[in-house]
Amino acid sequence: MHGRTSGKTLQGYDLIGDVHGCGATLAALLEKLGYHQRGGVYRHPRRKVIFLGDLVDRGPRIRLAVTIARRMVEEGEAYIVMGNHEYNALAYSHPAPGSAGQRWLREHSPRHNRVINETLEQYRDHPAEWEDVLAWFMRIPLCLELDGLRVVHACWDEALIRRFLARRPDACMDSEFLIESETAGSEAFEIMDRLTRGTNIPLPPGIEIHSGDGFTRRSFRTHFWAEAPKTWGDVVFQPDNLPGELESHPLSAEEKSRLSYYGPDEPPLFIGHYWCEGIPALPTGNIACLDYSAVKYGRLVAYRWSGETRLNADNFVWLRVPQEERAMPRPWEIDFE
Ligand SMILES: [Mn+2]
Repeated sequence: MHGRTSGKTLQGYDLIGDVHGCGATLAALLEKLGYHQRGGVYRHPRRKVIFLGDLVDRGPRIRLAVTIARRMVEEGEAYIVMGNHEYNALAYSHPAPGSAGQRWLREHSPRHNRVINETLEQYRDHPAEWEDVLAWFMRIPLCLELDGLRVVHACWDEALIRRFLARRPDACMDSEFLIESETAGSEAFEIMDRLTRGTNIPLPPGIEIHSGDGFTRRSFRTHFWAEAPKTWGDVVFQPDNLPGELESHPLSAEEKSRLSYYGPDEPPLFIGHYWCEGIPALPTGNIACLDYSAVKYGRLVAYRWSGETRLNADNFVWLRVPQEERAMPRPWEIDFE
């Protein structure tokens, strides 16, 4: 792959998983990948970055993470797709229709407040910058296909993506789409939910998973690369085990009908979202998940892609996120002005 864009001969793309406010680690990972900051923007002479979404929430340096990514995107040094956390921020901050700013598209419930709390705290003294960041989030596409690769935050569902692109050819939401997407059962809801959150299967009544991120879940996350799955264990994709004997619980016909499927002959696909743990590994030869729980002192993971159709685990590049990310000194800190 040797496209020529913005004056550089492009050798490939470096895809970077969920950053979640680990801004200092992001800067260090970019340095490790051979990017250098000039004029406040990280650049590589022959490569570009693709961010998989979820820059915000949870971590200690959310503004730094957003600023680094946004400048790279606006300077043509990077692409990005929307994560469910950017989407959450947009719905949380958008007035409910007809409410004259009294109510919000996404209810400000304790659970929703908790998800976005760190982000709002870190932008509290920068309200104009936060408004500007939200406007930028609205311009982030939900999915991306270029030079033989595909990128989406959680799940590439070809049929839903075709329907979405028929409505929104630039792959970005507009205000009308955002409002519709908060109504369960609408087409916009189905598209946003599938692309940025993937498919969840509800657990039987009374059964809960107390997950490592402190949330209690009554459903589990599934993947979309099993050709003929029969049991819940064939599709579960999350670090938390299913309780008891539920791994062998059969998939119902209704559950099977809701699952997406991405076959082995499709173009290479990069996703984030799924909280993997341990040493980065490939689930299939054409899908890489790059979310390795950076914000839980896991790894911030990149994949160096140079045009190959069969992915190779040797192309993962990562940094452990240090416990002291919060107190990390400033060699990578960039000027916000
Ligand atoms: Mn995430």
